[in-house]
Amino acid sequence: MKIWDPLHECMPREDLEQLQLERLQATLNRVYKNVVHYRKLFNEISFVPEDFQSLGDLKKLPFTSPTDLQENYPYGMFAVPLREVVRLHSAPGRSIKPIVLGYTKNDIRTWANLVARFMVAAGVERDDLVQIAFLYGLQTGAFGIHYGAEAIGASVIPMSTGNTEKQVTIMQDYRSTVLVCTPSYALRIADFMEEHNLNPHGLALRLGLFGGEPWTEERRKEIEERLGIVATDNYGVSEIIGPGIAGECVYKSGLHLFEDAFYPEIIDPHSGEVLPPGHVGELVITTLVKEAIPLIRYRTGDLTRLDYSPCSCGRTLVRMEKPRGRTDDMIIVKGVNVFPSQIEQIIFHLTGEQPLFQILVDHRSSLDQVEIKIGVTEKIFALELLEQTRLLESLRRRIRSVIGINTTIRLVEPATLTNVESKVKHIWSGPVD
Ligand code: DLL
Repeated sequence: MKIWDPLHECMPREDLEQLQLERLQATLNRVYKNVVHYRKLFNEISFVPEDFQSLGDLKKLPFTSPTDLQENYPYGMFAVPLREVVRLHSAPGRSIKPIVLGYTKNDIRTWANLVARFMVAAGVERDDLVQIAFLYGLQTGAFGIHYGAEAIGASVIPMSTGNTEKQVTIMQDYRSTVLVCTPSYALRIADFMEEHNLNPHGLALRLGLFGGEPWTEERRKEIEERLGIVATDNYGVSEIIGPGIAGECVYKSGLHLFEDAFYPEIIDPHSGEVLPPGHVGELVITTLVKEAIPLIRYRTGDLTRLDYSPCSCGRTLVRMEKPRGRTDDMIIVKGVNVFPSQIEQIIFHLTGEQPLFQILVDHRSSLDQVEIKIGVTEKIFALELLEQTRLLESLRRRIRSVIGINTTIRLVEPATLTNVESKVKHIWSGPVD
């Protein structure tokens, strides 16, 4: 069984903790010196990086939230001058403006090596043909994986997303051996092949590396059976780096989290207290080697737990359980993160009103369907039918261009929405109401 970086992936815990401490001290110094946001926060609690003597001191420091990145738009959280930034990506924020992400040359090298770690852990080899079906663009998924696969020396097929027919043709003709995408897109490919009487077992595909959205063990089993592959999970967050924070090895019993690069904590999402090992809570990450945007105690919003017991693969890195939910109302639709607040802002822009609304996400098919029910207001009710139709079409188009998802939008009697406790309703099984 191959390990990409045995020195860091199999480090005795004592050495790892020493390395984490040194890297944390360096990171704290860097952000104190170069990022006004952190200097201000540290000054408020009279903290100077020299005071940081043990990993336990971290819990005294304030959290970083996605809102902090939003408020420092576009470059306020950068710890290096733009001259040193060689790549920009973006992550969806809670408002219409996305968050800007930057990478130095070293960050890109680090990122490629971290991605290579989980790819090798899942069984990817130099001889593989890796078909990447994440969207190439401002999102972090495709480029992150692309550079990791190239670092291994595999042959990369940068397919991007969409056009499932072409995707399948390339897979057949080029003899792709590894598919990398969201688990829901893997199922879409299986559906397409079934609809067109194509036999997935005739493909050269042997491995699937899936991430970017939550998926269950049942879904894993379904993908493995229908595509005739081994499917592994990998986890990432754009603000922190993108894919390459954690990934499964061939034993598929938790995602090895790359602790020499990211210091994890599990906190009670309500009190903010650090929870003892083994407890379920919100994952908080401090970056240890990032140069362009180092983040201190970043709240991911993902609920999980950490397992420090040894793994049969020989890696000593802690394993995180598949994320089991969110602490906020973020939804992920075909790998795209969506916040109800974004929909609210778009409705307000176009109508000048803030009507009641609810988002229904139907997860029952391979690709999630999204319906937005908007409670009709007097102003909307007074519109001619044609104008109402135009308004709904404008809303649909604006949501598509700003957030990047397709929706159907329906006007409903507001009384039918008054009992909604949440702006989001997930439908996993059963009939839609
Ligand atoms: O999804 C980065 C990524 C791309 C990871 C490709 C893996 C593969 P964001 O768009 O910022 O980044 O979304 C991050 O997606 O906080 C989780 O809620 C969710 N997420 C990511 N991977 C997984 C996973 C990329 N394997 C947010 N299981 C995170 C469950 C996941 N949720």
